[in-house]
Amino acid sequence: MTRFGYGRLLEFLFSAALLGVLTLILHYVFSEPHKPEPKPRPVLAACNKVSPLLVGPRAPKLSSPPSLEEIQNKSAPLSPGGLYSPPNCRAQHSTAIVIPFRDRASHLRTFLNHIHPFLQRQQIEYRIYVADQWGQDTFNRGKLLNVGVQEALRDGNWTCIITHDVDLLPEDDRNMYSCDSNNPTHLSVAVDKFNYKLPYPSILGGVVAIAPDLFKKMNGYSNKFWGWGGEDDDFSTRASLCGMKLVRPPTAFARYKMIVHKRDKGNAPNPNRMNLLKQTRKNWQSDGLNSLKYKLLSKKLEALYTNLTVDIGGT
Ligand code: UD2
Ligand code: MN
Repeated sequence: MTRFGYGRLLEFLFSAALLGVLTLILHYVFSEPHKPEPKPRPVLAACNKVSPLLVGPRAPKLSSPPSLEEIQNKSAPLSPGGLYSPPNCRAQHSTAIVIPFRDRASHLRTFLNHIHPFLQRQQIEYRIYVADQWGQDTFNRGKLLNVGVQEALRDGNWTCIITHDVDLLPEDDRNMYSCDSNNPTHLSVAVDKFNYKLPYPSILGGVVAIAPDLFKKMNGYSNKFWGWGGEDDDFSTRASLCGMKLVRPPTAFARYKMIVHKRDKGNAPNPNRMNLLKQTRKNWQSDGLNSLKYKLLSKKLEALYTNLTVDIGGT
C-alpha cells in the first residue's frame, strides 16, 4: 500500500473509533437508567366476608385525644393521605370517607384516633378525605361533601363513598363501612344524642354509605343549603325521587356517640331551609354535582388523612 493509502486508512480508523465513542456517550446520556425488575406482588387471597378481626362493641374514647403524631406512631402502616389496605388479604371493599370540616381540630383527632383501628379491623381498603371550608363565610355541609366526593373520585375507583360527620364515632365494628349496590345506607341509625332512636323515618344525616354511581344518579347533595340544617333531608328526598330506599343496619350495632358540642360560629340554623326543601323536586337535577363550582386551594397528603382546603364561595 502507498503512504497515501496508509494515511487514509488511519484517518478512517480514527473516525470510526470516534463515532463509536460518541455513540456510547449518547447511549449512556439518553438511555433509561437501569431499573431493577419490580418484585412480583404476592397474589393475596380475598379477605373473608366477615373479618376475623372484629371485636363487636367497643366504647370510643371521647375526650383528650392524642396528638396527630401520637396517633400516627401507634397506627398500622398507612400510605400518604391516610390510605390503608389490609396487608394479608385482598380487600373486598374500597371506601373513601369524606368529612365536611371547618375548625374542629380536636374532634378530628378524636375521630382519627378511633376510626383507623376500627376500619382496619373490618379489613377494608380505605382513605380519609377532609373537605375543609376556607374562610369565614357561612358553612355549607352539602357543598363540601360534593367537593370531597368529586376529588376522591379523581384519585381512585372507590366501590363505596361514605359521607361522615367528624363528631360521630361508631361504637361497634360490625357496622360495616361498605356500600349496597342499589340503595344508600344510613349507618348512623342509633345516635346517643337521640337516645339511640331514629328521630324520624326519612332522616339521612350523620353517616351515609353510597355507591359512587348512585351518588352521581342523585346529582350529589344540593349546593344551596348555607348554614345548619336541611341538606340531609334534601339528600333523602333525592334518593326517593331516584326510586331508592334507605338501607339501615340493625340498631343493635349501628350505634354512634356524638361528641358533645355547641353550634359552631358561621353555622347558624338556615332560616330558609324549609322553603328550599319545598323545591327539591323542582331543583335536584340542576343543583348538585353538575352545578358544583369551587376553588381547590390545596390538597395535602397528611399521614392520617388527605386535606382538601377549598374555597366554596358564599351565599
Ligand atoms: C345534624 C346531622 C348532620 C347534619 C346537621 C345539619 C345527624 C346525626 N347529624 O348534626 O349530619 O345534617 O344536623 O346540617 O343526623 N362542621 C364543621 N365545622 C363547623 C360546622 C360543621 O366541621 O363549623 C361539620 C362537622 O363534620 C359536623 C357536621 O358538619 O359534625 C355537622 O354539623 P353539626 O355537628 O353542627 O350538626 P348536628 O350535630 O346538629
Ligand atoms: Mn354534630
